[in-house]
Amino acid sequence: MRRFAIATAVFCAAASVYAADVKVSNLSVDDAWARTGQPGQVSAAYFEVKNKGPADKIVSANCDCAKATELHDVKMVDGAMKMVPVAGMEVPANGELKLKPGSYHIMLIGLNRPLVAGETLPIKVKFEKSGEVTVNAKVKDKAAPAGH
Ligand SMILES: [Cu+2]
Repeated sequence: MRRFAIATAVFCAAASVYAADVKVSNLSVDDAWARTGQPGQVSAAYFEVKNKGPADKIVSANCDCAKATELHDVKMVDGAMKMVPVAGMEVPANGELKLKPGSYHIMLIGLNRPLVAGETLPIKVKFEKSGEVTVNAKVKDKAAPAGH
């Protein structure tokens, strides 16, 4: 079983070489990944958006894998790191937006199925101006820091 898992991981790594980064309008999305998780649990997804044009904004995200998909940030509240839902994530003009642990993330709430390391998880991300794209996040087994 363990050998099978390793073989699968190698195959997926090879496949991702030609899985081109998602591009839409002036935006490109790179390095998308999500945490492993079990049904009923939460997970989070992260990626980078590079922008060669005017400012844009992520206004929503959706994944079939979870009951709810929310946009979250992590803030210091009363001395503790807490996740807070946000209405949008700004992508600056000719700049970049990084979703990463301890900062902005896509929150996957109430997983419908296990997220297994090595699989590719499609997440629909909607930009205010550039429209909706499907980001293929690589599922990775990484420990969650406090507050994601
Ligand atoms: Cu969160």
